[in-house]
Amino acid sequence: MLVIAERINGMFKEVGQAIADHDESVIQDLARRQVEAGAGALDINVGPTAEDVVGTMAWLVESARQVVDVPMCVDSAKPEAVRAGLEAAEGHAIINSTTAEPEKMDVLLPLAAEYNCSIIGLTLDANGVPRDADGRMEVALALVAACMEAGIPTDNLYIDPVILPVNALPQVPGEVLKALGMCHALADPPPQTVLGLSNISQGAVYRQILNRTFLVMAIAQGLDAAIMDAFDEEMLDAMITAELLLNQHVYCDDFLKAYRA
Ligand code: THG
Repeated sequence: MLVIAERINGMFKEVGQAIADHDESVIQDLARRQVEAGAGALDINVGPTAEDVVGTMAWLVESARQVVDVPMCVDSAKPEAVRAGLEAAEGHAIINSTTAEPEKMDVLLPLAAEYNCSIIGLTLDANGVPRDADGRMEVALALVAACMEAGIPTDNLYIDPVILPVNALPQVPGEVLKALGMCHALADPPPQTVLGLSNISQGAVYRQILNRTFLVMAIAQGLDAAIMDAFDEEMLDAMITAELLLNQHVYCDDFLKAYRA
């Protein structure tokens, strides 16, 4: 499973401050430590407060690229900021994200084709996030069809069924799990799947156990990638163990150490 580390996001105080101070050492330290912890890609999000969203995205990606060699998951609702991030990443990137709204897909799918990179498609359209798994699959199918039309291989699409805080929306995790299990039937080759895992525990008290438990449940449904806290060692151990139990790694008694190496 691909770990997309979540920490370079202006929503975190220290990152928001580093952006305000233009202090690239904070960003580069986070980039290095997250990759050392096991991240295979870095989510890059300027956060809610940055003034120059486009310039800040380019600066964050450039700063991280100077110290690590993994794809940058360029996370912005603004297509101009996504383009700036892709330029700075020289295409070594994942677009995060498009919705199924035509005005979004018309701009972002050609970008994915032009840069030959993967793209995350949220199961979200003008009506918002669907209530249940079937509704999510309808939107996912529209995303798959649009990718085919735009010449994007279906396995370059990551379907994100949108996990939301369980304390406010207790029915969502079950519907998201059901949706994950259905994604493999959408196309051949099937689209991949991804979650913004930490959403599930926002505002909750026992955050880590919620994140860890849901990650394992999602892996059992075939989850391919997660934007998540790469610094949570116990969560990475749970992830490796879940993959082992699904026979995705060869068993040895010291499997955690072996896999981390
Ligand atoms: N899908 C996709 N991309 C996403 C999301 C998604 N990107 C953003 C987000 N959701 C995933 N990343 C995070 C990052 C941080 C948190 C949650 C999700 C988080 N932050 C603390 C909080 O809100 O409590 C910040 C406070 C702090 O610690 O300073 O939980 O779903 N495709």
